[in-house]
Amino acid sequence: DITIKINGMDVTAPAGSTILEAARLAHIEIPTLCYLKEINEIGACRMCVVEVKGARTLVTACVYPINEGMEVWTNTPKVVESRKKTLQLLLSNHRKECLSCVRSGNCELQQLCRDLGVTDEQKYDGEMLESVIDTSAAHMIRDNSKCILCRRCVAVCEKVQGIGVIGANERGFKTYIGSAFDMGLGETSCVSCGQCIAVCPTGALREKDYIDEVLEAIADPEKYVCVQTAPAVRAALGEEFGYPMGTDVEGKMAAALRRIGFDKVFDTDFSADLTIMEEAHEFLDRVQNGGVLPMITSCSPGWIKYCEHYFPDMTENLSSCKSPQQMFGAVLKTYYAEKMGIDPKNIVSVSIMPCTAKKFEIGRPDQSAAGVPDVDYAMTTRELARMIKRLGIRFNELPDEGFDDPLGESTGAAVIFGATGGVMEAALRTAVETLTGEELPNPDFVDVRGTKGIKEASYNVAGMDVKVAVASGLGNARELLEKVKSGEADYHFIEIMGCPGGCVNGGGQPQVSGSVRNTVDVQGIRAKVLYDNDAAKTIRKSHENPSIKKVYEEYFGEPGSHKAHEVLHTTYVK
Ligand code: HC1
Repeated sequence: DITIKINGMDVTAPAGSTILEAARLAHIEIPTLCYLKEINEIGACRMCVVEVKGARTLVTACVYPINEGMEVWTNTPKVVESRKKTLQLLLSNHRKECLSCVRSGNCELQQLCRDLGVTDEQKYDGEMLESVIDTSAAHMIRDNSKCILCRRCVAVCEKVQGIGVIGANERGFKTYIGSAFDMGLGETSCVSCGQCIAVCPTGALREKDYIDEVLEAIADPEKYVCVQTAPAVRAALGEEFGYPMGTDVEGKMAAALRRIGFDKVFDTDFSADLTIMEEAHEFLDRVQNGGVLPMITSCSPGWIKYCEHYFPDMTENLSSCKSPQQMFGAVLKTYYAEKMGIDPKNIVSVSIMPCTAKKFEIGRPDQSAAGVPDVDYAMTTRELARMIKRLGIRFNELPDEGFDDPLGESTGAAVIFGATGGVMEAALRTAVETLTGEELPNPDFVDVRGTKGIKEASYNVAGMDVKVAVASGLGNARELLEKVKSGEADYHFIEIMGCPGGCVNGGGQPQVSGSVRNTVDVQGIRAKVLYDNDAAKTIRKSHENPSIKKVYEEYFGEPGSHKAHEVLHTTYVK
């Protein structure tokens, strides 16, 4: 350990720490804008400058290592003046739409201006870069006039997801973040994961918003508007309403959706159970009949697009199951529509997802089981929060309510889909019982839990060693798949989720500021909500869901039947 002085007080920190880390140990927050731990440590924004005894200039605390006897001051007039000037310069080239900007209230630039008392927003008004708004992608809007060049988006795209479709173009004052050759994002091999939006400190990156369209459909008496909510939404929506991270707001969420005016409030968890029925059946079929192995899960559309772009020779490994979002829409507009005597053309199918790639997924080919799109509008957790606020629904005062039947009934296996390893665990619960014909003494498969980027496990099932692996985040997915391709590893079954930690950390979840993200295990805290939710359920295996059994009895027959294939399965592009 090394001892230094910060603001005249002794602070001891591990050798190799930066000034920023040492200050945190002393409960001093040095402001940052560009810094993301282990992802973007570039000292570019200069918000974190501090004075160090003997140094000729101010130094950037996020990258400056401590050494024995160092003396640091974090808040001298010189430091504060420098930070204020940095903010004024950023504001001088910033489209200040602060009253209505989607990030108003949780913009990190706005917060710093307020904290540091930067009141003269117009101080350096002058030349501004031309505002270029890119709407070419299915899932998001990029507005360079609100970009502060922190490069968090660039770093997460390249280093975490291993994609790298955005970077800095031009130099000096003209620098802007964009794609190569100025292509629209929609023309690149962006996979729509939205991790760039999740880390953006300002309103430069945001999802395409369908609040107006959905409210219009709700107001139309001809339309029967049904909503489904993804497993991970309930684990994070509360953050938008002041609840501590890690609060399960499933009941209030259902109550809010009902008050928004949806005709039916259903749950993606229902179709997650359905997915397990089809996927476990497909897996056993591949194992028993010499199908392509390893089979890889197909519920994460960012991962699917990534596979099609970057590992086209592995699309046959993908399960042919539609994602739970799409299975839900397909069942809604076929089985449910028939049962209720509603014309599927009059049904508006809305999903609330922690994900931005789901906006892209709904427009994929072969996702229209009833001849109309399975899902009409995929909205993010953030859009739902905005819709609740817009309608004046006092979320925190709502009672806990349940989902509507029958497409609202689900098991513990379904709710864990939202955490990395959850789909694998859910599938194993069903596959093992199907294969052995015996009840599992304990449905927990703890080896595939946790936020590690790549996990492996092996289970002896009915005399066979079943080897499984789980990866989340596309950089990790690449690492795992390269091992599979080279023959270094062989598995029977792989789960891949596009976002690190799985859907709980999806690109459509409430944004978490850099300073929280750098110090709190966001993925782990949100995942715990789902595992607790699972543990509290009386039914924890998909094949025991009574409404799922009924759908098979009344409509599909058996998992993997001809009808199930028509409605619930899909194909991929090479
Ligand atoms: Fe997910 Fe899924 S778990 S992909 O992360 O398989 O988005 O939550 O809805 O479809 O169920 C997301 C979450 C979600 C699907 C399910």
